[in-house]
Amino acid sequence: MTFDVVTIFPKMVEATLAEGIVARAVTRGLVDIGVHDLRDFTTDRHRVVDDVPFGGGPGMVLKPEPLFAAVEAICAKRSAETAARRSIVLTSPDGERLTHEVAARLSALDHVVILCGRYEGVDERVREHLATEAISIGDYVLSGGELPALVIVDAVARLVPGVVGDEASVTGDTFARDGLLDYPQYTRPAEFRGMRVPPVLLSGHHAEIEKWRREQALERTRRHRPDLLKKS
Ligand code: J9Q
Repeated sequence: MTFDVVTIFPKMVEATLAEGIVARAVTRGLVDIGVHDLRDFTTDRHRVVDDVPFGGGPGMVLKPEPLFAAVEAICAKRSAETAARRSIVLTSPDGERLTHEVAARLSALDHVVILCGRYEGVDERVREHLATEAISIGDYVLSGGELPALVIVDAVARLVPGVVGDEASVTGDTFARDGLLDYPQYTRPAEFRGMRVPPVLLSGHHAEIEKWRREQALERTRRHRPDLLKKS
């Protein structure tokens, strides 16, 4: 699976993608990720990517030309990936909320191009005529779409077969399993500073352990995320 990220902060995106499970997936050839500096697609001497908004108002707006040029160059270069199995994602606070289902849908594609928006705005023609969808990672204000792009790459790449070593840890994850939060996990030592691991986990009774975990997952979900119970 191929990702291309278009950003005005390529070093920030590259640095984050250089470590961890996604980096290992790139090394192993399961995932290919291109990071592109939006300024490389400008044609003026000063490599200007933004301009004042028509109609006035505060802030600067990302110009359409460099974003269109970047997507056109990327799609021409990625000729192995067909347009039918590609999404051009704009990161935006007004996009569809990123969920496990959205990540799973994207992970079935060959090519995901992510355009990092910015807080002040992106020319609406990018949203309407270049992006095929817009995605939000949640209701808070960020200064740019770089962190959302990294969140999307991480969530989607994990669902590509082979990226996460233990397949059971993907299918057993929160949300993937049954839309419930995870049960509490413990490791050695069995007692730490007087805090004991629940005895059932040391009992070796697998059926009882399963029952306990299910109850814990349900109780945690009821307490912290009742909205998820309605869904599951
Ligand atoms: C580009 N706040 O916020 C939440 N998901 C995406 C965003 C976002 C933002 C500003 C710029 C994306």
